[in-house]
Amino acid sequence: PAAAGLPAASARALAALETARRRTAYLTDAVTEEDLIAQHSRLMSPLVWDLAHIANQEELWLVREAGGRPGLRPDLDHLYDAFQHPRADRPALPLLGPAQAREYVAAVREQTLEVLAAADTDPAGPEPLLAGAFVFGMLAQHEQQHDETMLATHQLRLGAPVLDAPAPPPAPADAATLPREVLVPGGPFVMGTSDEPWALDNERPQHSVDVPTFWLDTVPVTNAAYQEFIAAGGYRDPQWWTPQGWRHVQDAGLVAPLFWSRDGAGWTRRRFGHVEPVPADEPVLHVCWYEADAYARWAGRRLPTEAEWEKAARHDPATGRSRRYPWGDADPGPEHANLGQRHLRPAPAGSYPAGAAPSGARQLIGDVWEWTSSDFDPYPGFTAFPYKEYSEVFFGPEYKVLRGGAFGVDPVACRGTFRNWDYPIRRQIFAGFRTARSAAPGEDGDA
Ligand code: AVJ
Ligand code: FE
Repeated sequence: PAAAGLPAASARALAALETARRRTAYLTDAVTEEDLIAQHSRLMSPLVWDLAHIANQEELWLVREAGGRPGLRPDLDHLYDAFQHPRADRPALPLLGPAQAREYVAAVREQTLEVLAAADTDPAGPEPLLAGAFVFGMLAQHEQQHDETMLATHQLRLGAPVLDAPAPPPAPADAATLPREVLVPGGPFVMGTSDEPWALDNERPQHSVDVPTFWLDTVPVTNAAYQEFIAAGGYRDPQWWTPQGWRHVQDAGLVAPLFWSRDGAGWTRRRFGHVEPVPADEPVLHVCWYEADAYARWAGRRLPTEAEWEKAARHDPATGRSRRYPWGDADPGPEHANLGQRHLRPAPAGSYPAGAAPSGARQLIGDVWEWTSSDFDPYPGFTAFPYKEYSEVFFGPEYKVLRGGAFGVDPVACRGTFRNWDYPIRRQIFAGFRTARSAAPGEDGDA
């Protein structure tokens, strides 16, 4: 259907839903039916579960809630409710097969488009689900988040490569001479948002946070730097690890990032079915929070807090205002950040000078998710919307916050305020990190 004649918010929602659907089709059409049904790792659902779950959530929120329609297959809800069945158990469920799942996905979308065409998405409208097309934007983000999860399943899958994308551009000439760290001046800044139309509940409301002066790595920690930690015996020395981290390293037998293998004196890594030497100048990927935290301590530094990360990414010292992105308020373009699965890897450290923050920090958005030191907690004044199971049930010390998005994150699900979270042992996600230190002496507790 043409976007012509639709209100601006509806047209934007339509485009975001179509973009997500193209990616879903690419990721699920790339493999055989057998590979769609198979469980490639106990950590992940079969791809065919994600596919029908995308449609089931869309039926629930766009067809039934927003559209007030009876829906297509409410009988499927329990199979595709992420809270009813852990990922490891999903292959044993009576799931829709690949052909049935694809039919279901298409049938739901047909009704979604009818609902969208009729919806009053006026940003000032009275219905909070529809105002600014919020619920449609939420579902486009949901589909893209599952596409990222499916990309992680592809990364875990063994066998011949099936995904393809051009390599990111080489590092710019100044990448080798960037300062090691940048200064972020102290003082209050506005964290979170109350006016970004598709921001999710956990990003709201905006509130002032006083962040003391700190230094932040200009770029994410690279494979070369991380290999120094490995070579220095970092994985065998308890002094760098928290007690839980040290226990986990031993129980899980960690010696290097996930997907790395020893190759003589060096390392190779498996990436979407290809094996290659670990690229020295690329941000390190597939490390858990415990590894990131231990590396930082070994380097005499620490992980940034979530507030520090967001201040570095959004605060403009020239105006005192918090912006949507490090480079300003413009939506991300290919010159700003490595997003949207345009490439199947992070770009070299120091890339994307046009996406730099006022401090000079680069690649805060895109390339790799960045672990922060912070637990996933609600902001002051948080209210669950539209359902407790998106964020609220996860709040607390069990989850650590990640920021910034990776190469496989779509721009619709990535902003300076966007918050991701996961368990500190998680390694199959596209996560790296950068380190920080306080400017005031002694403040990091180890001076
Ligand atoms: C925000 C990435 C942690 O994948 O578990 C997907 C997003 N929520 N379906 C997840 C989500 C419901 C969520 N993360
Ligand atoms: Fe989901």
